Amino acid sequence: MERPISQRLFAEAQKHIPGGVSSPVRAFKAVGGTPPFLVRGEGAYVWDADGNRYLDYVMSWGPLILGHAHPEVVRRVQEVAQEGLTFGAPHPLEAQLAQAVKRAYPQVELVRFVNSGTEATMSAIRLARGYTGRKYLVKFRGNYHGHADGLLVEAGSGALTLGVPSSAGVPEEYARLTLVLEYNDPEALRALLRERGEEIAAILFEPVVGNAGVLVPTPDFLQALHEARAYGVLLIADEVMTGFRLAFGGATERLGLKPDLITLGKILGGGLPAAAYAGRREIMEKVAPLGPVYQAGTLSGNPLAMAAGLATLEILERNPGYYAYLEGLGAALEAGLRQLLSRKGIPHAVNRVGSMLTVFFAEGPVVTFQDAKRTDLGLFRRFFHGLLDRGVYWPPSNFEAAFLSVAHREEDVAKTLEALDQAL
Ligand code: KE4
Repeated sequence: MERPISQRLFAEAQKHIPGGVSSPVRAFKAVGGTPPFLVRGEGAYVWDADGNRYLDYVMSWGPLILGHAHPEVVRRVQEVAQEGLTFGAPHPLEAQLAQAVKRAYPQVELVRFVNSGTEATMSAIRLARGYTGRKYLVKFRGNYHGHADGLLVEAGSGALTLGVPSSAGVPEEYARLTLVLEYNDPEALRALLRERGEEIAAILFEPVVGNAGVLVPTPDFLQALHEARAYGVLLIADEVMTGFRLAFGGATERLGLKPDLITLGKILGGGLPAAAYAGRREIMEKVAPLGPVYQAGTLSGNPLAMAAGLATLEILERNPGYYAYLEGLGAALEAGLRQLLSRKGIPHAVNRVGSMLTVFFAEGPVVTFQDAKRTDLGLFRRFFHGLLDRGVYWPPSNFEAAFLSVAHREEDVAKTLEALDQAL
């Protein structure tokens, strides 16, 4: 498949933008080659600047559970845009979207909108520190919560699991306030809570991991997370990727979680920039202008993003059968991948929850981030390009999740498996 126009556009973009991209994963560093410049999407399909069509499993990294350019979502955005783009003042749509969030997450009493998942988790952490008066945060290796300084941290050595920066520009003084543990290691979490629970403001976690590839939480790990309450530690479920995807009430509903705060994004904005942090009133009322925890944003709650998000959530709410549909399609894709890779004698693990999944090229099971890192990246690279050149756009990193939408059909799954069979 030739992409001369994308190649020219990529060369041009690199003169003006670091790496030619607005977010690193898009530069294809993990898989090599020139990223197609995508200029049109419709349903489960995208077209690049050279006119090539792809079946899309990136789906903008999660927001597009309804597929690209859903007619009702686009129409609602157009209608609002006719009236003006932004006011920096309260708008009726904000409380309407907040109420939709509360219908999905009944334990939520107050919602604050921001513009990205990064802002949502950054603000939720500040709120947890302000509410508890404590300064330490716990996160897990392989979990990604956006690029706020204190979150670009890796597990340091030593029993204290002190964080060390995983990005230039993050002072080690910031990193030290983040304690990093292994996901799905309940005993390490219990030990840390026994040792330092009283110093910890919050535990931030992906309830189903998408950013190490998909990792599924074990029941005992979920249990250990909820034991944090005994130490006065707040539990923050980062549902930026899983919210409204794994169920209308996200992983919180699907797994029966009881977080003190949740962060949301992606589907919440329906494809436009909107995210949120939310929780019960006694915590959320600490946020300015009610309380002492400051957080603000010029375009927070902007009418276009509110319209796209509200249209998306209302369509999901009107079609509860969509989740069963996505479960069935995901199961069919998973089964097909397993059969094909087994038949070809290729060691693999397929981790899936609902409509998000990852193929690892390693002997299964892949339960921890350490397991995920055993994946054969060279084979993944050939898997990725073998699919891309046959018109199937898989996520260009093995440490990401592939996403289905309600616009994906059985025949799209069949086409994917056929392309993979040829590629293999
Ligand atoms: P944003 O700041 O990118 O809107 O959200 C950060 C974030 C927070 N929490 C979770 C669980 C997330 O998955 C993300 C962002 N996800 C990545 C995809 N793995 C966004 C894609 C990208 O960085 O380009």
